[in-house]
Amino acid sequence: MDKHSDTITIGLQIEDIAFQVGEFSITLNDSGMESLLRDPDTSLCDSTEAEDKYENIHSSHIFGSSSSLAEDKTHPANDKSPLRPKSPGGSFDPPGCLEKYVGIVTLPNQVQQKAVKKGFVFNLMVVGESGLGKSTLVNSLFHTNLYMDRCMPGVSEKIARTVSVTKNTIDIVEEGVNLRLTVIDTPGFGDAINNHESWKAAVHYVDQEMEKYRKNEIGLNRKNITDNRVHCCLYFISPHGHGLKPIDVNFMKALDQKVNIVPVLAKADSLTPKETSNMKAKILSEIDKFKIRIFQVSECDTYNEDLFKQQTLEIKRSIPFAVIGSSTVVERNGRRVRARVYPWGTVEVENPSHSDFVHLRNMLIRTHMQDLIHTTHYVLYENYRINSLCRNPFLENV
Ligand SMILES: Nc1nc2c(ncn2[C@@H]2O[C@H](COP(=O)(O)OP(=O)(O)OP(=O)(O)O)[C@@H](O)[C@H]2O)c(=O)[nH]1
Ligand SMILES: [Mg+2]
Repeated sequence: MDKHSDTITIGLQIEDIAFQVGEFSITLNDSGMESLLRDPDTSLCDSTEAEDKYENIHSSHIFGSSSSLAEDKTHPANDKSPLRPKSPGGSFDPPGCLEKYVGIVTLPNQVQQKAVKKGFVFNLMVVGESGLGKSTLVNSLFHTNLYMDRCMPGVSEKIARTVSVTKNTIDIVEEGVNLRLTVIDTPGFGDAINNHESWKAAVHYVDQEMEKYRKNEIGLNRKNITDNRVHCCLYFISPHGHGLKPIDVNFMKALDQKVNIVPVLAKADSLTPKETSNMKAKILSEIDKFKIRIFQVSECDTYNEDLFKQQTLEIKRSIPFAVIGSSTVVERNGRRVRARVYPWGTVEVENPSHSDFVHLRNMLIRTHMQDLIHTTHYVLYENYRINSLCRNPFLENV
């Protein structure tokens, strides 16, 4: 095969480059670059100069020969037809890209567009003894009012009651971005006289959703699988004890291989700063002692922005998050904020010097939601799937 035909063959092969980024398959063709050359608004230099550069980019990065490309009349770079498609991501091409890039830098934007169109799903489980402020915290985190029509059971009802699992779903829209949030609550947890097996209902729910997902994956219609797996479990620890209680250890040990556990120290306004730091240290040492796996915030990469690095550092330092929730909104310095008003002062939920609420919210929503979902899918669900196949290899054919 001579040099010329060799070049053509490779050129045609890379006409459509398929990239797999996360869950999305993207096909990139080099018409994106060409549209930059033809579009007077985005063109950075005159067309002859630009086309020379385009050929140079291709020759240096892909083809290894610029002269053979110029001779190739079938190559899209030489197609002067006005019907040639324009770049799908044209408006996102960074300034100066013509000199430096072939256009791969636009891939994150394409992924973002697809993801925004599809919307996001996040399933959050909240577990902890009754009255620790779970519902109030969820309402504070997502600026919602779930559980409006909840009726509180009396003591006699509570004694007879077992732990149940309830689900509330809301759609939150912010600047065109859709989040379908499902909050899974476990009322009755820790309410019984004997709480020995309080964790069973939660474990059963987590397993059941994993199994449903697994069955859907091997089923016929894989296109519209709804992800109901629990992506994160906020475990509420009472501020009134001395570290973890047996029920806390039992629960976390039962679920730590199945779900991302994020421990939170509830009602932190009832502790002084010194008591809070002692309590946190005690909880962390017990988590370590009982070898409980909690969600690990991943290390930052060098390319991450400074703000992200700073936030991640603060998140790591705050675990277990000492949180405060409130349904009351008050006016402070001209701003409306969620706060708890006491005769001796006001505790602001979002004030970082009053609690770790902001760090928890940053982690759950702004910096690590995708990490939680990713770990659920690629680590916890994979483990579940492998275990289930090992238990019964014939299940796959059922
Ligand atoms: N001091 C203090 N009280 C809080 C806090 N968060 C909630 N509360 C109060 O605690 C009580 C119980 O709050 P909920 O949010 O209903 O508690 P819960 O954990 O959802 O309770 P169950 O649904 O019964 O399990 C309410 O009176 C809240 O106002 C907090 O951060 N500090
Ligand atoms: Mg509640």
